[in-house]
Amino acid sequence: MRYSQMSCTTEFGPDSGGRVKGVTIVKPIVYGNIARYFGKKREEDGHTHQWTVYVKPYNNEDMSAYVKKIHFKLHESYNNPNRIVTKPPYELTETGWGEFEIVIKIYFHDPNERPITAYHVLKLFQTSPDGQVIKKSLVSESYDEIIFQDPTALMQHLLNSTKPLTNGVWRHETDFEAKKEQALQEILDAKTKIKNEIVEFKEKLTLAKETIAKFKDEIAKISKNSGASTVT
Ligand code: SLL
Repeated sequence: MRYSQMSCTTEFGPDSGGRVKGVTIVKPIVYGNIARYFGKKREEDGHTHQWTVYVKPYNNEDMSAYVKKIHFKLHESYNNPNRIVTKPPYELTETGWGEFEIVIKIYFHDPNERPITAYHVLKLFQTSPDGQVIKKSLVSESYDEIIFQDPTALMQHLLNSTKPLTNGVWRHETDFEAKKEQALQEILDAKTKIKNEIVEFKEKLTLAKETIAKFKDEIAKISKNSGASTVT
């Protein structure tokens, strides 16, 4: 009862939790996993891989300025499947034998900012185009963006006060710039293809219309010549 009263005042109160209207702050992130094959099945527990699941900033910045903690929810077959990481690096290393979906929940320092959830399918096995299992390290990660719309004043301050995470260059396993270029090129190619198809269909339509007009003409001529009688 007390809780709902409290949440009413913060959600619908005069200042709606002090939100800064019209402000949008975007935080690009990368999340996923790396995995390494042992080379064989481990005798004692049947585990075959060591893997690390992670969330990291796309840019070199310390997310702990605004991130309170990150929950990684593992498969039920693991002991204590709910793992909590409270500071960078936001990652978790385990060993295992199977792939499953990991639920990643990111909590922020400002409790008015709702946690966000990402889903990552842990990848251990990589197959080559001919279907063979590749027995080496692999990376499976995604780029995403956390978008803070109308953040609270506190959150806006925290989001804008991040410090670099490292002094060196900040790199990723995946060349996201190249992937972006590739995706843009694919969109352009698709656009060209569709434009060409539209031109082609328009031409076909014009031709069909002309044919219809021609036949109508013929029918009109025939009906005129044969009077009211029907053509058989
Ligand atoms: C599968 N549906 O059958 C999936 C489940 C679960 C993987 C995979 C446990 C390790 C342990 C482990 O690797 N679980 O014993 O702690 O492929």
